[in-house]
Amino acid sequence: MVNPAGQVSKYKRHRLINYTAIPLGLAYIGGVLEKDHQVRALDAAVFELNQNQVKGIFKKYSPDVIAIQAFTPLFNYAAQYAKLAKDVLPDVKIVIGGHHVTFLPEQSLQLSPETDFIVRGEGERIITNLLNTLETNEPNLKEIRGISYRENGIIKHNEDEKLIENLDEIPWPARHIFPTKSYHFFGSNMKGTSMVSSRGCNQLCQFCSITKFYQHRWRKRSAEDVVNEVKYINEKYKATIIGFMDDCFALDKRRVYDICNEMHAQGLVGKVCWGSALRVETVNYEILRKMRKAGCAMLFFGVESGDQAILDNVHKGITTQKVEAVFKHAKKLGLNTIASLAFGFPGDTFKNCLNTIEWVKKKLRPSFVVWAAATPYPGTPFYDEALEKGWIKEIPTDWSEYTMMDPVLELSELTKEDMKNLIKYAYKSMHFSPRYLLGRLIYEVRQGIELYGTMQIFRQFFEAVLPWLNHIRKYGVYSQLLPKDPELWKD
Ligand code: B12
Repeated sequence: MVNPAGQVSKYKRHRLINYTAIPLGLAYIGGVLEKDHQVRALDAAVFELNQNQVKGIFKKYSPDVIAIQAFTPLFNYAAQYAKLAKDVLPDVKIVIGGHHVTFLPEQSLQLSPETDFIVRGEGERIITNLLNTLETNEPNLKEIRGISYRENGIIKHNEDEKLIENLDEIPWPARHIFPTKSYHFFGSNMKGTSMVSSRGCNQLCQFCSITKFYQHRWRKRSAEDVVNEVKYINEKYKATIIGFMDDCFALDKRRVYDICNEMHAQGLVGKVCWGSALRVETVNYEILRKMRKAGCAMLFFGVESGDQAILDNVHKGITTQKVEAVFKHAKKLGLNTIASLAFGFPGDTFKNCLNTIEWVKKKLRPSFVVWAAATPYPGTPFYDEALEKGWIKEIPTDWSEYTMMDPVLELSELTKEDMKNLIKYAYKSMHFSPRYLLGRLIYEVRQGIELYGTMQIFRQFFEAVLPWLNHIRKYGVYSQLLPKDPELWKD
């Protein structure tokens, strides 16, 4: 199983601003496959390998099947990996799965002649059926739901597979086949990892493909199964930071309470500090307080814009007042917050984007902000609208710029240059003001001492913060946003 690497950008080279996470989708696939197959994983995103090294690894292990994950900006790299694999192993079967190929299976197979199968949607059941069929003498591919493939040169798309009803039945991700020691949360020297406690979202945000990916449904794991996994991760990998990468962690309030109670019951509070991604309308002060008491330290919210008309345009289903209230609650409770925002949604102008920046700084005052360029991903209504209105001229064949850092939309009110400047300005004015930096330092030290003790905090300062300051001196404050370095990928 392969998580392909894109071209490497300078910021990846510094731990403090580098979040490297286990590719959970692949780890879940590994979890179901390892029952009947020998499975190995190559997380190329961790190792910054060049083409010859990748070929060498493929040759060394000579697998029968190579299964590659592809988010949109990594699709072309996934296709390159498929080519490298077939160069050295002409008989290997190549499968690509993940969000991008789910929505563009036809184009993906056309752009990657070396790829044999596309797996669309939730992968566990489909890949199991596919591999079992491939092992028979006369594989009957027509029977395998959820795949796209070529038959006598013609591309076929079998009907969709159904979603797995009971998520507790899915084996936990096979973390042990991944380089678990190499993953970290923004340079922290504490061991951390990610999990998902639910899949999907019941909302209709125009820019998000999750709704369609999971057939407009939200499914949850039980509180016991979730916390059992937390405990297992803590004991086996000594991970003390867990990030729940759900699309909508708190949609079922009762379950949030149950998870918190179970954290207490299993003795994890004080041992594990966790965070989650949620929507503002799913929480209130009481729930946040409950979460805080159960060891939650970080909340990630998709805020998108500070302009109510823009939020309405993208069907976000939240109000700016509710956003403000939730950030206020979080601050009061001492919870760290990350707000994710983007410039370039339908209706955005330079002026209202500047207003959004000021609103975030004055009204939300989050711990961190992720500023991005609104990007139309396949499978979203935003993508259809962008093509229809000519904001993207045609269906791209090179997807590597779809990172949310490189603006891709041609808007009349907001040029690509405007968007780049807004992102730079937003990062600089928010994160590099002395007031913000001092506030963060005090907060981090205080919270760090509370959670981990004074010694850890000293260690963190010498091992992570000082080298980071040195990195900034060397590469500049914008190194995080610098373009990719194609040289690193070549031989
Ligand atoms: C954690 C996360 C990250 C992490 C780690 C990603 C990783 N390596 O796994 C980080 C922060 C690095 C990240 C970065 C980005 N992410 Co992200 N991320 C997520 C998030 C929140 C959770 C992913 C996850 O673990 N899901 C849980 C697992 C179980 O689900 P899964 O990955 O979908 O896998 C299942 C299926 O897709 C399928 N499958 C997946 N891969 C494969 C491979 C094979 C061979 C097979 C058979 C099946 C299969 O089977 C799996 C099990 O059912 C998702 C939202 C989401 N709910 O998925 C967004 C999401 C995947 N990210 C997205 C985006 C856009 C990005 C970025 C481009 C933008 C950004 N700045 O955030 C970057 C791109 C990074 C890069 N270089 O490619 C989009 C992808 C849209 C798209 N068309 O590609 C999503 C869907 C968010 C969204 N709502 O739009 N991301």
